[in-house]
Amino acid sequence: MTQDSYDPENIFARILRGDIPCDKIYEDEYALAFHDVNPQAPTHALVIPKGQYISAQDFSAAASDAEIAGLIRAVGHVARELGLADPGFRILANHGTDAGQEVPHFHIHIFGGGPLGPMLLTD
Ligand code: DGP
Repeated sequence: MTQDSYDPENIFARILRGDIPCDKIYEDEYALAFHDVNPQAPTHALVIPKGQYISAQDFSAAASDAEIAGLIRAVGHVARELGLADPGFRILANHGTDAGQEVPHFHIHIFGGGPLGPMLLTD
């Protein structure tokens, strides 16, 4: 997945518009957080910026300082709200083809709810 321009019909854009539902955890002016539809851990949340950013690269280059701070603060808020701060959790963002990014709206995964195993799965 590598593209130059933001696709306003991507699934997370549609969730942000309210066109399709999500299991919402948290929302503020910068971010929306909801449960992943296909969880890869006992707890698997997604935190997305409200602005139209394709990926980690796009977000880091083009988002304002307030948007970047807002998203990272939202990640911390969600982790606390889900009770993950003490037992621990993992955050991850896939960028582009090699990482297997599926949805072209920047998102941060939060995994937790039990021991998560090695950081990367290797064969
Ligand atoms: P990534 O591979 O990093 O692009 O992760 C995309 C994630 O988005 C994947 O874990 C599944 C999740 N996902 C895809 N479509 C939907 C949806 O319609 N609703 C929710 N809640 N999650 C979705």
